[in-house]
Amino acid sequence: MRSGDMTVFTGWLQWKRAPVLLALVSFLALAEETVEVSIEQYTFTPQQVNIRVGDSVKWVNREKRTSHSIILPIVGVPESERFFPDESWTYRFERPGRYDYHCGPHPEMKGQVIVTE
Ligand SMILES: [Cu+2]
Repeated sequence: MRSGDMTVFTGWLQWKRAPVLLALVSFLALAEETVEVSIEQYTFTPQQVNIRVGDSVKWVNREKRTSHSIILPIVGVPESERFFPDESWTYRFERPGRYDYHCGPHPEMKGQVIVTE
């Protein structure tokens, strides 16, 4: 690297650039994520997921022939449609809390979503 190039580089890293870097870092930290839960052999994997407000959970049916649904303990949110092998259902969590959910046709299938601020 020639010294001229180096000056340009260090010049860019001046303190007045700090707000730009900070904004970039916080944008990356705040980016909403989608966490996948696999359903296979009547089991949710992982059985518990930890996410943040604004993140989504995507349940993917990886069975050979069984359909499932998701019933969340949230007032006003109806049971999902039955989803078949290779189909999925996604829900975005907007409030913190512990959500103990289960499958509609197979109530013994249970999982948890922990949502923090
Ligand atoms: Cu099921």
